[in-house]
Amino acid sequence: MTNNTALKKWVEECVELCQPDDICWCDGSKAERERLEREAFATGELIQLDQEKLPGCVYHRTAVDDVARTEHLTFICTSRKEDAGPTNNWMSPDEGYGRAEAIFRGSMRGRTMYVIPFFMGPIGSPFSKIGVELTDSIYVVLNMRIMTRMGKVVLDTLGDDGEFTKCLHGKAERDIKKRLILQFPEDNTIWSVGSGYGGNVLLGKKCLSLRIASYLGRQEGWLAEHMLIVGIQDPQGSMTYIAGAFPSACGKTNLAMLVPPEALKAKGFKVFTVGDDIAWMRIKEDGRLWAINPEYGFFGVAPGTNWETNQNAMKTIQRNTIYTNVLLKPDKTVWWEDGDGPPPPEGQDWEGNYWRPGMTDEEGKIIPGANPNSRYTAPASQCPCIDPKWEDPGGVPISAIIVGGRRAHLAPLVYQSFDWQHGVFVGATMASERTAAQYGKLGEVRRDPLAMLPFCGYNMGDYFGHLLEMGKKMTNLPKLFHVNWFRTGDDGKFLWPGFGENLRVLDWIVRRCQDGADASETPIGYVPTLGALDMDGLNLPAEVMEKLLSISADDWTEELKGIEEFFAKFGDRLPQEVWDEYQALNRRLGNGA
Ligand code: O2Y
Ligand code: MN
Repeated sequence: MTNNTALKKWVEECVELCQPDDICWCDGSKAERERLEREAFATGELIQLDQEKLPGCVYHRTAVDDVARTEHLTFICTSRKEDAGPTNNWMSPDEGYGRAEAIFRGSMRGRTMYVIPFFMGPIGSPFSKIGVELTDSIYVVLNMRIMTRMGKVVLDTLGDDGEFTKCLHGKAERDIKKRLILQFPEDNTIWSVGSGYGGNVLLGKKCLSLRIASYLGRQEGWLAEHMLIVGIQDPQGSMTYIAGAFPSACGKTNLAMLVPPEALKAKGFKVFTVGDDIAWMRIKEDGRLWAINPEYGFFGVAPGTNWETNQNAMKTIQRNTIYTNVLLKPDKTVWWEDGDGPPPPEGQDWEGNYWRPGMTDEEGKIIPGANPNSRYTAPASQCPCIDPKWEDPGGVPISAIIVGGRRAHLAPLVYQSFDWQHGVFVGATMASERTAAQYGKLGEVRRDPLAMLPFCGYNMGDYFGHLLEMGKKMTNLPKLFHVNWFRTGDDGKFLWPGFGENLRVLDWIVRRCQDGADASETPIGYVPTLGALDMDGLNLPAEVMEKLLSISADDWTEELKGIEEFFAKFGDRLPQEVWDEYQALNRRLGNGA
């Protein structure tokens, strides 16, 4: 299959370690997909769904304690602890390899090792990177087929001496006590063992495209960001691309696939998706920042996805989709909470148990049909609003970067930073308050700079420095914005309707990029003046709009305390410029010299 000496040697080493019975080099063909699906149907690893209603769709359940990324078992293995920084779990490479080797040793006996060569990014793009994942899971192979461009074409491109990220995955005993997700950025290597689910095992996604890629990006002078990429076409037909970083549970996929409200649609606004999760961005000769989506599919959360909240996602997942941990209906279709229509009268829940709506556990709690983190894996090419340029090898030019958090009171609906350096500060101080649905204390503020906290493959202080350096290299910089869709009124209800209506905010952002929208200068940045947003077709009382755009100097002064505490963790790895922005905000708030 390959003459790449490094690849052959590494596969031999991993075979020696894991001792599989067979090795299968994946070519990415349709015949291969059909053969693997047949095998998985036979063992029960997959269930075929109704092929008339959901053509090409299959169903999978994971182990009950293997339903989400396990951040506490995820480590950055650098020679020096300080290079992983205070926000990452760290292990030395020796300890990492040693501990994982003990779990990997002989773990593929009686199993097949699949070799998956894959591209992150469009084939032939200078932005793209090659990875090779070795795995003993057919489920992983079939997911990687959707999430990456994989198979023979990758080996052909790799040639005899091309470089690649070495990604070794093994299910082993799928025991949480023997589970480790290890990134070795200095070796361009990922080892994941003991899990069979999602971000832990689809190693092209979070492990390569964010943790390893962010490290490579710093070395090579580009950015790997946890950002969606969306194109806004205005009524004149001009397209503006925006990248956006949001923590989970903030509607990132919905924003990436936004459906314009009727009044804006009638004016001619259109929205196009380039990516829903990750952006790789480089500065080109024109001095602008250009972005690609390194992925080939969507690995989206099912609960909450329905024809009202995201009709584009719903259309995307009607065929060739892998459903994981949702409810299985007797007619071999699927359902999830806050999904399409009322709950079915019965089904099999995500754990494989008989299920009826309203069933409760021993503590009297309602048993959900689908796991809250149940997922669909679907090809991006099936998305009705996929951007015509989504596979352009040169990427798309980014005019604005938005960051967002979930803040009940602090942050206005939208504000623009004064400049790039201030924007880096705004990104570095990004935070969300915990919702009732999340583990931990309700309302507690979780700091998550640019939604990269679990995904930055090196010291976050150095990451802020890299962002500042990138700003110095650009001659035509994107403008930076903060949005907050989650401000609440005195009654605790959201003030802003969200979903498609968010286009009104994106439109203001686009017009700010063209110097065509009004704003007032405030201590935290530029905030839209009342009347600056296009509100045609949306009747929000003036006092609600005022509240959405208001700023309290006292609340921001209080916020600075939390920011200071967070920044202090980074010691001298926090760039002085970020501290300068902290002091400048303090001064603008009227708090002394
Ligand atoms: O829980 C998992 O394994 C998936 S996490 C995930 C999946 C798609 C996009 N983003 C995320 C995330 O955690 O940011
Ligand atoms: Mn994500």
